[in-house]
Amino acid sequence: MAGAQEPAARAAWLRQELQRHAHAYYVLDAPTLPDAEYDRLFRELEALEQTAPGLVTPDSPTQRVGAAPSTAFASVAHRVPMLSLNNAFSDDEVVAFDRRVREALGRVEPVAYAVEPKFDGLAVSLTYVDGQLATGATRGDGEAGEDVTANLRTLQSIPLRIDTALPLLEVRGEVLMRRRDFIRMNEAQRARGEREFVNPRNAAAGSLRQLDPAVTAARRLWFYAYGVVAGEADLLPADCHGALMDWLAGLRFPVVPDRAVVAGVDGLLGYFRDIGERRSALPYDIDGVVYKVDALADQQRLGFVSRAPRFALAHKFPAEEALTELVGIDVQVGRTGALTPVARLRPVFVGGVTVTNATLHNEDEVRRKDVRVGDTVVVRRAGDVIPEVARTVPERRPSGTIAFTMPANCPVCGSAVAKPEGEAISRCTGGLFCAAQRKQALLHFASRRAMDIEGLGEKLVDQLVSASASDGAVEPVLELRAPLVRTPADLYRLTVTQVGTLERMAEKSARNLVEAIDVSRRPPLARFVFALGIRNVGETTARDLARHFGTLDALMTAAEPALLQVPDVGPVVAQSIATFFAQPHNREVIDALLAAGVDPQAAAPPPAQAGVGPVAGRTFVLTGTLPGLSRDAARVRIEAAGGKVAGSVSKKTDYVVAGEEAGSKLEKARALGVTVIDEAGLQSLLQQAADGD
Ligand code: 9MJ
Repeated sequence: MAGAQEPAARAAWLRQELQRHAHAYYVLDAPTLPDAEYDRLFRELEALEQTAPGLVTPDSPTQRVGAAPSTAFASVAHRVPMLSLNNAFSDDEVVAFDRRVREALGRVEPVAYAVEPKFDGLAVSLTYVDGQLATGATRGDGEAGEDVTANLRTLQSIPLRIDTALPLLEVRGEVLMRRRDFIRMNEAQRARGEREFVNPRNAAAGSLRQLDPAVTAARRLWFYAYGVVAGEADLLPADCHGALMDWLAGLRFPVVPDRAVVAGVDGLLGYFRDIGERRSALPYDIDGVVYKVDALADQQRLGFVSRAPRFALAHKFPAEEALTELVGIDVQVGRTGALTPVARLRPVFVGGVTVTNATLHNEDEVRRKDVRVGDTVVVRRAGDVIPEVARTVPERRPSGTIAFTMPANCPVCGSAVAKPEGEAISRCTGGLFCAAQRKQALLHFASRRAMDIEGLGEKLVDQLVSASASDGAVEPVLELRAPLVRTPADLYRLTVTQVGTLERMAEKSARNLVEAIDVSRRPPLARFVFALGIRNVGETTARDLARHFGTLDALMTAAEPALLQVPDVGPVVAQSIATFFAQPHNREVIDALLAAGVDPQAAAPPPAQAGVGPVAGRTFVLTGTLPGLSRDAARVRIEAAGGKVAGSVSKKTDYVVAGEEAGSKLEKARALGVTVIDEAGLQSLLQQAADGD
């Protein structure tokens, strides 16, 4: 694109694009491009202007910080400009920053840095006059922002009055919306048919920039402080950033959590990795970390370069959203026949990896987002989450695109596709006739938590289940060889010679595989039941079923009323199980497995009988955050005492353990009259169990 235009025309186009997107972003709170794409266009314009300074126009987006405040609010000039931070995207840039700092300060030894998460919210400034909140303003273009005092006053976390002798104090920080509140708010917006926000940051901005403060008050916004501008810096009761933050906390400001003071560049990079690992567990979005020279005197000496302080640096995580082209939509078939549309993408670097495929979830999602082949799409990959197509960029849609529809027949086996009324998922009705379902069923059967057959991975299963041209086939007659494996039982009849005929399969590997299959012949009953892949029967239910019935035979012959006796098995699960065992082909597969020497081992009875001890045989549901005990730890201890932990509250639940911010499960427990205890209550039950009460 860049090469096709004259520099002047390109610069004009870039200016126009950037202005349009800046307006959508800052004024409408409805961004049209991912930040990384905006930055890329911005940097391209900067580079063009640097090589040809004649191209710079006074209205170029490069000539100001951020965007002008909208006219909806009165404008407030910042006494001290609200600057942006310089960004670093690599370790090298951090090393260079530290070197520049040490050179400027004439320091050889490691510098002390205050380090903190970088919130992805909205920067605001709070001015206190004689201890009273006088003005609250957005950052705006850095020189002047919008007067949103009335709205900021509705945030519970912002003190309206502080206990200080300073006649003038300006506190700066970030307004943000927690992810959970963002999801809830969008659900409510959707239910009312109103506009949904793209991300928590825009939701926070949109909520703060409301003409009616009552609307802001109804949205749950948070404020965290990370900076101070005093009327007279000498009056500040601290000589370093860390102490300044402690002082703010003492004045009852919520101060940026997870902050630390570290030494030198190793400390900076260590902190970056540490926060990066914890990022997805934080309740709010962060887009990097911020490093600040800790000593305020050193900060003053370092001063500023153009738009940013020289004493601070934002070290950003790799962008989680990027733009690319959707080159096709494939439909994949899963183990239960579920059809998933998958986007084929022009390769794009996002979230630290190159992405070529992204899930589109299901047909309704594709419709809702109106994703079409040929579209420019925003791809999102956060943490270890599967990449997804978040949205399209409608203004970049070429002409002649067509809306996506699910095929009427399975793309793998040609069987009819069914979509029951009211369900989002379309399924292939081919069952084990469908090679894709066979493949997924086998992969599940062999997986580590099921039969645990080592070495039986995707490529091998692919070859085992597909019909392939036989070795002797000569064109033009394409003779098809029957697949070696149709059902899990066929695995146990495979010979080394047969496996050895597969592509890239040396004799030793073939022998190893046959041996691994052989070793898997005596699984615990629970793992065998899980391996069967019965709809709605996960690992926990499989274990409960195995414990309850003891033998495969007892489970297979159980009617629905008997199945309903099992803890946590409700009508839907009971019906899935009964239906599965009633199908002749499933029975045949199980008979064949047993005939091939597979021998599920009877399950041990439950560790303790219900009624013995306060935990044994009881069902617990955990909800909210337990301050002193992780959920995993709580589960392990409950199970060790003979209790079990279920995922949802029902009449069969004995106790709901409610931690901080417990939600709908707690409400359900109350509605059903289930006993609710807190962490201390749980600890006391566990203690009694340990004491043998
Ligand atoms: C954010 N966004 O979390 C600063 N920031 O300091 C933190 N931003 C900042 N500090 C000086 N933690 C200018 C901006």
